[in-house]
Amino acid sequence: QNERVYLNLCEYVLKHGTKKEDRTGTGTISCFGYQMRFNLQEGFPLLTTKRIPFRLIASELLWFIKGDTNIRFLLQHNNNIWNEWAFENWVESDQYDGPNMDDFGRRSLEDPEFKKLYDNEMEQFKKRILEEDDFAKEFGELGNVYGKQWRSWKTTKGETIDQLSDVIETIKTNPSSRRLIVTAWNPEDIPSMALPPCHSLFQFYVSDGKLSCQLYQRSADIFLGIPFNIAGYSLLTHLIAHECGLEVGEFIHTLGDAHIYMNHIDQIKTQLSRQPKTLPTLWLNEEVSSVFDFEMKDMKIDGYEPHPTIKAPVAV
Ligand code: UFP
Repeated sequence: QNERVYLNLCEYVLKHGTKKEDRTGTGTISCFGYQMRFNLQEGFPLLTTKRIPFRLIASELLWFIKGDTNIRFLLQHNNNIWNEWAFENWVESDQYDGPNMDDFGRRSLEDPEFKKLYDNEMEQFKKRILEEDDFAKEFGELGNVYGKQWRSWKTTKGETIDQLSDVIETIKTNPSSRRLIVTAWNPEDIPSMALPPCHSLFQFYVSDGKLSCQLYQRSADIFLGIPFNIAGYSLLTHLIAHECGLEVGEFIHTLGDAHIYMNHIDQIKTQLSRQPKTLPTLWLNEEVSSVFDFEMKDMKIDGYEPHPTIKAPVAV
């Protein structure tokens, strides 16, 4: 069963992982190199052993697909997952004159007084992004993130490459190709990126009328990140299969540094004690054909009755 594949990863890293220091200072247990295979014919791999918010996954994916790199679209869909990155640029800019927000991620976890200040600044920031066009243009922009690399990769000649459109076109015209690749890992842009792409490169494969996708993820937060990434790329595979008139095959998730943060271990154990339920199914609006025309209302999850959410701190 599909969910077991994820739970096996958790058990494997708990058992075989070694202690490893990391950039965030939190500490992890980690393994290098692991592969999961999800059969997308067996249901949509949105985990049931804790609730995973599909709407956040879907709106982030639409944002990537549009080639959008400004958080305004996400905020319009009540999706806050990229806010901190934009907020950081704002509080470090000359125009910001509010209270000192240095190291806001860590301080808001540790200091409740600071957290109040931070929450207030963040609310004001979001409001301005939504309401003021010029402010949004300047401070909502994240630059060289996924949407940019997928849809308008910059070439040395000053042109752009639309990797996503190209790969979809090739799936239609030459499905046996072994070059069906989209890469977000752009070495030239890495130094200017706050977060170098975690999901670095993906490849499609067509056989037997079915579309499969394999993702290479260089760094994997097993408790908080991976459940999102599994659902996100499974959804992308469904959308492209839908446009190309193919069935879905497998989503293969290959991990580089697969880690569990020290402050997620109790939560993972709670999750492992739960009995997985039947996976939901994905509904896509038949009337929409192009991947680029999908909106939130055209994608729905049916039969999702997960165990409750499990909260855990994000390492920043
Ligand atoms: N991370 C994920 N999936 C994502 C994402 C981030 O697991 O989609 F954006 C985690 C992996 C790691 C951290 O724990 O975020 C990134 O840190 P680093 O760049 O040091 O690998």
